Amino acid sequence: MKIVFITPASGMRRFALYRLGNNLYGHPNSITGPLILGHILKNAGHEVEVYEELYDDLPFEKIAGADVYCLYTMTSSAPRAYFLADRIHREFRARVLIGGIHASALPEEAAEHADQVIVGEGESVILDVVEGRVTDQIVRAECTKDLDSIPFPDYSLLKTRCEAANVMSTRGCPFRCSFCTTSRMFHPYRKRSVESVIQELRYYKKLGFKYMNFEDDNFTADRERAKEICRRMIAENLVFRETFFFGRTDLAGDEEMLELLQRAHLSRVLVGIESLNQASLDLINKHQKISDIRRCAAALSRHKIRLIASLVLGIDTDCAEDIRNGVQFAKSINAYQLQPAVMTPFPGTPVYDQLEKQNRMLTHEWSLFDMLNVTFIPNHLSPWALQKEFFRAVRQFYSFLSSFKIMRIFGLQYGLRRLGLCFLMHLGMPFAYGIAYVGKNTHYYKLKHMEKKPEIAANPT
Ligand code: B12
Ligand code: SF4
Repeated sequence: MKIVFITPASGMRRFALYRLGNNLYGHPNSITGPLILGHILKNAGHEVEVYEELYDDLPFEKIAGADVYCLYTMTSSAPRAYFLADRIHREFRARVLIGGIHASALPEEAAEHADQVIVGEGESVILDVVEGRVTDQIVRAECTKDLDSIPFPDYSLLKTRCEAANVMSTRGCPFRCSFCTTSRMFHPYRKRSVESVIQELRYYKKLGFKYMNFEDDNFTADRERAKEICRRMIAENLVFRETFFFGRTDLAGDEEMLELLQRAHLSRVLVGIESLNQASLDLINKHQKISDIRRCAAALSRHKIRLIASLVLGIDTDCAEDIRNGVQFAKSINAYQLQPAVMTPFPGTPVYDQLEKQNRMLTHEWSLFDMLNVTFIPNHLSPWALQKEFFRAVRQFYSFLSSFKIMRIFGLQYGLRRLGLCFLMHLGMPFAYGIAYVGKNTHYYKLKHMEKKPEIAANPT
């Protein structure tokens, strides 16, 4: 059979300007699920192709003629996946399977557009579903306990641009922050053997990848294991030009690990700082102290590991001043990048259940659920005021002056990337504000004019 996997990208992510910003932010890379599931199907003799919409337009005519189309969904890309599923049904009359993190949280919704929906990690069932041995419309997949038994992502299947190989050395996270989707989708927390990870890195070196990311939700959760991976990378010359990873502030407590991370070129890390208000950290179940944040920032700076500081904007116990403090802090420590993430109630999380129960959801238009848009009624701010705090955070952090600081600290290449990002951010901001004033029927316009309806904004029971 011929099988085509598609990872869709939501509306604005397909615009040229956004694609340019994406290239400046990091190196084009791929979600690994479709490449792993595709590998399983290829090993069984099927012909498989994988397309990502984020970096290139989907060549719709070229993908005609397959027997099965497999669509990945995250929440913001689900409407696009449903649109493509309907179009494939209509024009190609072929079978459509839908999976991924959003479909796993709301399978009945996805089933309106698919012949079958797979809930959870697809490895254990994909072959039986594609070959017709499992026929339920909603298939609940058991997660694979032994991650070493899963084949590596097969990059030869990927037909769209990719400069960095993504490695998942673990699945899930031992923590349970209240807004987090991945610690719930990938549950329980599981680790691959160091040997299996090293084998995968050898394969990417052979393929000629210059960049590699550890996309584990919390790469340093098991410090001894992370150290062992770095040691082996250094010893076997499996070091890439740059490796991005996700960490927590607790990584700062281990000098040996910091040194190994730096030597193995794990030189760009996204850390969830979330808020500089302890009550907020406690409310979201972060298990993190303000002192941990400060210690982490200092340690990363000492080891020249570039920090992407992630803040959650709109936690119930935070007011505008807390958000501004967070941004100010990120500036003061010369964080390499800022990810101001508007609190987003992703289906399947306790935050979503709470806001639904309290009748505080403003919309269920999933394309807006990408951490850039306010989709609920905040506690201390009006929805538009929170949206403006997001714009303000971006504008303040990505000032032109900051690019020269980054250039001085991290070098010309990173300074220029930052400068490019600043240009794009400053270009995009007036556009977003403009929409809020004149773009009737747009989300920003609705948020802005909601301010005039205090009974909605001020009554989050
Ligand atoms: C790599 C990555 C990216 C990359 C690549 C994305 C791309 N090319 O589209 C980059 C950095 C560009 C990115 C961007 C974004 N991302 Co992202 N990303 C990830 C990350 C870290 C790893 C993905 C991965 O490889 N997972 C591991 C594999 C094993 O899992 P999987 O791919 O989901 O596949 C399994 C199952 O889902 C299922 N499956 C998958 N596909 C299919 C298809 C079918 C048919 C079936 C049956 C089953 C199935 O089986 C697979 C094997 O077990 C995840 C976090 C995570 N742990 O998943 C976030 C994550 C998916 N991203 C997220 C978000 C929010 C975004 C952005 C919106 C961020 C932003 N503000 O711009 C954008 C949107 C991009 C888009 N396409 O529209 C969220 C989504 C939350 C949600 N519920 O919607 C996640 C979960 C992180 C988080 N914050 O919680 N992302
Ligand atoms: S530490 Fe990060 S990955 Fe782990 S539960 Fe919290 S937000 Fe999710």
